[in-house]
Amino acid sequence: MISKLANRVQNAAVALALMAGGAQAVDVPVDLEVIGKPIPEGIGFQPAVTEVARDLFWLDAVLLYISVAICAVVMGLLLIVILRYNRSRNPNPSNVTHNTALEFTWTAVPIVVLVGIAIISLPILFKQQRLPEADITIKATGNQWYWSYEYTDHDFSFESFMLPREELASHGYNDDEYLLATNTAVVLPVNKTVVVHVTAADVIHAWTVPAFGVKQDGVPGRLAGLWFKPEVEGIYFGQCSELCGKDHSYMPITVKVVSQEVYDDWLDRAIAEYADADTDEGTIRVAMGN
Ligand SMILES: [Cu+2]
Repeated sequence: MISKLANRVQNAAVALALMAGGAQAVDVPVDLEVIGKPIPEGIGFQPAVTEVARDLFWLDAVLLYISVAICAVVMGLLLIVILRYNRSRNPNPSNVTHNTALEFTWTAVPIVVLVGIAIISLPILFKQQRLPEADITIKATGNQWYWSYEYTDHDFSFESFMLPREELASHGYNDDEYLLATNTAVVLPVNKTVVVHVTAADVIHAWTVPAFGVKQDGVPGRLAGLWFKPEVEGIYFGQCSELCGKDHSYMPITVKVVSQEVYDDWLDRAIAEYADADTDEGTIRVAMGN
């Protein structure tokens, strides 16, 4: 009941905001495969389509192997102690309190493991955090509860609202893409370096697309950066990943990665549609009824 009401309020907010914005959603006229989305009963990562995502998932696997190995060694030692040195088997306990070689080993081995983890993980962290020269720069602003995007190279911006269930089909999405699909998508060309500056207008939000291996908090008054270079055309979903209020789960992210030609065509139409639109955020916040 409450969620139905929430949906209705959300729908009304979308309609009002679109009216306030005065812009129509500009879509790409191609059929794209949906690549970046969760699958039922899935427990792994979404397919990695950027170098950073591949590195991250590789690092995750290596760390998992290291953790499993450490757990196995510790559990094995515990088992030996329990079985061999319990009171019935070993009635006269040893009084030894120090063993320099042993103490050196159990200090040195964890240090070596930690240094090893630092050696393989820091380069990936730096690769992720150092922003390269951008082909395309976007500013993503989190709002309670939707994202707005500004294509700063071309001076236009638009808002991106979650699609209500009944509007999924008309936008070309499946029913199971509810809570993921938005009325407008971030459209980007394939194999181009994209830098996204993330911020927020009200509270802290976080912009995330798992298949790109990116996640960045958007903090009001600050501009943080993330980058990715998607290698496969398709549709990728993400969700706000910072608890930002009651509709935190209703502000998803949709990114469409297309060929350069399709992008150029979309860009022309998007500039024509969005550049003159009234996208004053104050108007929209009033329309949202906050
Ligand atoms: Cu949020």
